[in-house]
Amino acid sequence: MSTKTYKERAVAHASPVAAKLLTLMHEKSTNLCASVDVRTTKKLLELADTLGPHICLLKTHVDILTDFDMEKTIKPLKELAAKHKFMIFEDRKFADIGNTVKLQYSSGVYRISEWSDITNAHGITGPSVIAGLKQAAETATTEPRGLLMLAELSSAGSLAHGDYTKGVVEMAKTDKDFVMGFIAQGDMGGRDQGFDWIIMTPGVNLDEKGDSLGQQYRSVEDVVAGGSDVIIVGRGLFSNGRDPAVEGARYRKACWDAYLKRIRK
Ligand code: 5FU
Repeated sequence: MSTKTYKERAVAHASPVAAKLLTLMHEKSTNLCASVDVRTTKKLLELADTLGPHICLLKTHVDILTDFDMEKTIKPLKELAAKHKFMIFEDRKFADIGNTVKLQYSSGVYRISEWSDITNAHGITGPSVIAGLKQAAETATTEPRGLLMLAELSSAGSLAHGDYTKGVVEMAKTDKDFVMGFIAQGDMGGRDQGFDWIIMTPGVNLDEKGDSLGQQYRSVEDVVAGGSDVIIVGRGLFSNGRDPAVEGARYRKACWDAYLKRIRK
């Protein structure tokens, strides 16, 4: 795993989105990503405003929203991102042939490529998924876009391990500029070949071990020590009566302290 600082890694990074995110993380002193899986735009924006000061990244699943609207959802969300200085990651998990993901990323109701700094994809269909998404990004916007490949998952019984994970890592090597890293549970190597992938890790909770539908939680310390650079926390921040302002500060400190411990080693 990388023991360099986020600042050091930002300077040399091949991906413009990764460089921007690492700089932001360094300047804001946060490696926390909030995952806000809520049903309404109102709740999404409330949480984005409350958690905004504590996070480097806000992760969405816009297909959960019952009232998605480019003007009423995305415009104010982008304003909050500018106000609090966080980036946006639509956790779309694309998984189809290149031509289809190109259309899904840029078209339909959500037009994800127009507003989300980062998105992600499964490797199951092969490297054309990367090429298709990249073409859509280049057509939709002049802003930089980044892709995370799903190398490992947090859910019980996931098939993404061993040779599958190795295959996804090989696939990521085909595009150094667009593929900025992985959704994974730990380090994916690559530094000896000149890659400095950002590892983002979901399935983190300081109080619970899992849910009733196969989610498996690990601690902040554990995932950061294993190579996670950005820690993704959802329900730990706002569900079961938790106060997002309190939990945002608590998780931010736990994640940053774990990072400081890692770079001091
Ligand atoms: F790729 C993955 C994964 O392996 N595990 C996940 O939990 C993504 N996720 C997402 O992170 C999932 O879709 C949720 O949006 C979020 C975790 O939310 P939680 O409330 O912290 O369990």
